[in-house]
Amino acid sequence: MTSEPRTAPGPGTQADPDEPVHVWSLDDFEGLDFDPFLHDRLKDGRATRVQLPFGQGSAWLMARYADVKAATTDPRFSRSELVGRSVTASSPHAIASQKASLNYADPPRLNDMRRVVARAFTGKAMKNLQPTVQRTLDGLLDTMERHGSPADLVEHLHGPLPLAAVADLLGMPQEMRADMTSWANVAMTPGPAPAQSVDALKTVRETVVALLDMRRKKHSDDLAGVLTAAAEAGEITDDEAVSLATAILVSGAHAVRNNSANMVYALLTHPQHLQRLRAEPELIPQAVDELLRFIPHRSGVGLPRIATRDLEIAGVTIKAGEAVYSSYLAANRDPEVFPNPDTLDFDRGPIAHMAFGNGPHHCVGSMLARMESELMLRTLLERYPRLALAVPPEQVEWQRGGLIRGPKTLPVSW
Ligand code: FLV
Repeated sequence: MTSEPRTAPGPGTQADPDEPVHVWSLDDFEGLDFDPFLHDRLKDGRATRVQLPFGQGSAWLMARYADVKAATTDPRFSRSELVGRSVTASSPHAIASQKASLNYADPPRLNDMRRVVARAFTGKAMKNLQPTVQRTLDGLLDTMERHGSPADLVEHLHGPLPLAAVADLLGMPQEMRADMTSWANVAMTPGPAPAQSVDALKTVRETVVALLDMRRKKHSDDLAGVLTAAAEAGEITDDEAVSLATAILVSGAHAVRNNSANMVYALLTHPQHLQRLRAEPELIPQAVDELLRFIPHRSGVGLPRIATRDLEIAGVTIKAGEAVYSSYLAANRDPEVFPNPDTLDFDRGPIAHMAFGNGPHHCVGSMLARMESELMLRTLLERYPRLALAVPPEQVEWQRGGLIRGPKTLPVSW
C-alpha cells in the first residue's frame, strides 16, 4: 500500500530519526470501504508518526481506542497552541476560524463558549424542533413522490433536510438559505479547489454576520438570538458568535447530509439489517448508533493537538511542541473494544463509540444529528416498504477529494 514507512523525518521536524514516518496519501474510497492505512495503524499497537498530503513535517497518530481516549482527554495537549503553526494536515487550509472558534480553544475558554451553544441544543430544544423537522421531511418526500420513482435521495432528502434543520435551529429566514447547501459542500471539499473552498466559507460567514445583525435589532430565542444575546452580555466576542454559528451551519448541513446518506446506503446494502429494522423499528436508535460507529465518516483526520510538555503516552515519548492526531474512525474499529469491528451489528453492548469525538471537544450537535438520522430512517422505512437502490451498489458514485465522505447521488426506487 501507500503506507510504506520512510526512515527520514519530513522537513521542519526534529523527530527521532529512527522513528519511521508512514505516508498517508488519503486516497478516495468506494462505498463504505475502510481506509486500509488505519487498519495498519491499529495493528502497530502504539502511536506512530504520519505525514499527510498538506503542510509541513510529520505528526503522531493515535489509532487505538484507549490511546485516542487518553490523548483527547489529557490537558497536557492543547488546541490553542495550534494557532499560527504549520502542521502536516488533511486539508490545505483551516476550515474553522483560528481566531475565535471552538475547535482552536482549550478549557476553560472552550467551556465558556460551549455553555452558550448548549442553551440551544438542550433535550427540550430538540423535542421542540422535532415536529418541524418531521414536517420538512414529509414535505420533501411528497415532492420526491411527485418526481416519481426512481429518484436521488441526496437531492430530495439528505441535502435539504439537514440544512433546513440547522437553519431552523439558528432561526435563519428562508431567503437567506438559497444555495447554502452547495456553499457548505464546496467549503468542505478544499483539496481539489482550495480557492473555491475559501470563497464559499467567506460567503457562509457573510450570511451569518447578516443574520446576527438582524438579531441585534430584533431579539428571539433561536440559536442566532442566543449567540447575539451572549455577545451583547460579553460572555463571548462578536467574532466567536459568528464563528460558532458558521461552524454549526456548515457542519450541520454537510456532515449530516453525508452521514445520513451513508446510513441509508449501508442499510440498502445490508438487506438483513434492513429487514430487521422494519420488523423491530424500536431498534432504530441503537441501529443509528451502530451505523455511526461503522460508517467511515471522513477522509484522513481533523485537527491535531499540540503537546505542551514532554510526555509518555500510547507507548511513545512525545516532545513538547509536537502535534498529535487522533483517529476516531480507527478507534471505532479497534478489535480490542469492538469484536469483529468491520461487521455491522445492531446487538453490540453499551460501549460508547467515538463518531462524535471525545473529551472537551465532543460534538455539540450530536443530539440534533441523532434526531435527524432517526427521523429519516423511521420515515423512509414507514413510507417505502420496497425501498431499494435503483442501480447496482458498485454504480453508486462517491464524492472525491472531500474531507467528509458520502455518495454524490443515491438513486433509489420504491
Ligand atoms: O473533526 C470533525 C468535525 C469537526 C467539526 O467541528 C464539525 C464536524 O462536523 C466534524 C466532522 O463531521 C468530522 C470530523 O472529523
